[in-house]
Order: sequence, then C-alpha cells, then structure tokens
Amino acid sequence: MAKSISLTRYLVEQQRVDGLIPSQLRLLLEVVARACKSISHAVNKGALGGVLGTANSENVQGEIQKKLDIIANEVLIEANEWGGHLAAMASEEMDGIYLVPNRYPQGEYLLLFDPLDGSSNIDVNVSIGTIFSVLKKPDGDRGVEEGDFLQPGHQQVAAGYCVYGPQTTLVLTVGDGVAMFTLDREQGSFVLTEENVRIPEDTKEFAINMSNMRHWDEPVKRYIDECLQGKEGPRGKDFNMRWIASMVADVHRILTRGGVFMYPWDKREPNKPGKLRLMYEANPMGWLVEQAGGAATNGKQRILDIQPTQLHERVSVILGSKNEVDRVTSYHSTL
Ligand code: P6P
Repeated sequence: MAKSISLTRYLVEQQRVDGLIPSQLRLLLEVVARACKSISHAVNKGALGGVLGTANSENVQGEIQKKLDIIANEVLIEANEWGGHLAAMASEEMDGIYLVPNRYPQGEYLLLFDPLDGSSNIDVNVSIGTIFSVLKKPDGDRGVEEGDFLQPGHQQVAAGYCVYGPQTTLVLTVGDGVAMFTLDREQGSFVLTEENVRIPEDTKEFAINMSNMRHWDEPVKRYIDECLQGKEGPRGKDFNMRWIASMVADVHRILTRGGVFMYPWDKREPNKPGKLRLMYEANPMGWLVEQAGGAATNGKQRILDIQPTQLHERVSVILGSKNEVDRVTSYHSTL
C-alpha cells in the first residue's frame, strides 16, 4: 500500500520542488487546514453541540446568521491572527476587514473566506463547507486598507475549500494543479487522496436552482431549455440535474466528475449582478476549476479577470466543464 502523504509533507515538498509555496504561505495553509478541522468537529457535533439554529443576527449580506456561521468565523480569526503570516482578513460574516492586532507580527498575506458556505443546509444535515482565498498585500510599510483586497482573482496565490460531508476533504491549489486531502480522524491529519484533479471538458450534468427559471435572462433559458429537450433536442443527449444549494458541495462534485454550475443574474434583484460573492466564493472556486482544466465566467468575461470594486460585491457564476461553460458564455454574446 502506497505510503500516505500528509498535507504538511505535500506542502513541504511543493515548497522544495518549485518554490510556489514560500514558508509563510505554507504556514498559512497549515493554519487554515487546522481551523477547518476544528470547524469540522463543531459541524459534526450538530444538535449534540448546541450549535444548530440561528444566532438572531444578520451578516453584511442581510442574511440571518446561523450559530455555526459565527463559530466558524471566530475559529478562522483566532487561528490566523497570531501566526505572523497575515496582515489582514476579510469574511462574508464581517462588514469590514479585520486587521491583525498590533500585538502580533504582521505578515505579507491577505486571507479572505466564507467561513461556512451553504449554511441553509446546516440544520438538515447536508454538506457545507469553508471557502478561502489568499492574496498578497501590496508592498510598502503603510497599514492595510480595504482597497488592498480589491485584486482580480488571477492575483490569488492560493485558494481552496474544505467540504464537511460524509468525508471532510480539503481541496487546494497554489497554481500548480488541484490536490485533495481527506481528514484521517484517527491520526487527526489531512492525507493526500487525489492530485492533478481534472474536470472532463464535456458533461451531461447541470446544477442550477430551477425554481428561478422565470427570472433568468434569455441566454440561460436557452441553454437549460436545450438541456431539457434531451436526445430529441439540439444537444442530442439527455442531461441530469443536481442542486445541493451548497456551492462547496456542487463544486466538489464537478471537480470529481464534471458538470456545469450556474448561479446567473436574474430579474428578482436586477441591480445585483448575481447572488454569489466575487472575492471569497467565485474567485477561489473559479481558480480551482481553471486549475483542473475547467472554465469560470460571469457569462461575459473570465471571473478571474473581473476588477473588484467592493469587498462584498456579487457576481453571476457559470463554472465547470470547459465546453459547457464556453457554450453558455457564447449564448450571452450571440443574443
Ligand atoms: P439558493 C449558499 O447560501 C449559497 O451562497 C451557495 O452556497 C449556494 O450555491 C447558493 O447560495 C444557493 O442559493 O438561492 O438556491 O438557496
């Protein structure tokens, strides 16, 4: 049986081989992984840990916060603030950025996260996850400001998620492909279980919330309608549909077996470009998908090329199997 490779050994060897992971970034990723282990433990307790239900507060998005949303956010802040690898953090659950307190050394990285994505699934025991993105802070000695976070996704130096499902699996890229690590609860460590993850360029599976169909723009309606016509329609094949309402779980399926995930703009809130957040959902997931040979656009441009203007800005998301994403994107330019 092949010797198991821990996350620590993988990161050390990646650092040694191609220098993609400076020691400070390796430390950051190990701290984030340890925080995800703690979050997984809290999630797995469920009702026994008194962590289900709402916290009777709203986040910056105006969404009711779950108790675990706040717990996960606090775990990530407390795990990362003292290590000396970060200058500041940003979270879906916090209005503004979080500067590393002066009592701790300042690092050169910025960490952004959705501490518990898919939290509407928490109380019904369906997979949820933590999404994270790492940027470098601009050079210079001045203090970090919110504007320093507003970097396009192609400037990320690391991105990943941890899915809390039947297994707890950490999925990571530092720009040299995608690797997956499964939590070995007996050892308490993440073990390499997949590397060089590849998304098939074609698929027969789409993920979208069909209840919003009447609100979609024409290009999305055309694409889904053609899928629903199956063999007899213009696609000449039948399609399957999945929608877990947890981006981490849907993206993990796509990284594992292909598919296309869509959360497009719709007429319900015409002034918002979409529901999902650019900085700590679409950018990290978009980079992971691209690193696995897939594609990620907002219907009109590559997600990683979008210049952010606000920390919590939203974006329309179409990502997954390259040929399907290209097709949906082409429909947006032909209609
Ligand atoms: P809907 C979870 O709240 C989330 O941000 C994503 O994880 C998920 O893909 C989407 O929203 C689900 O949205 O409108 O289907 O509940």
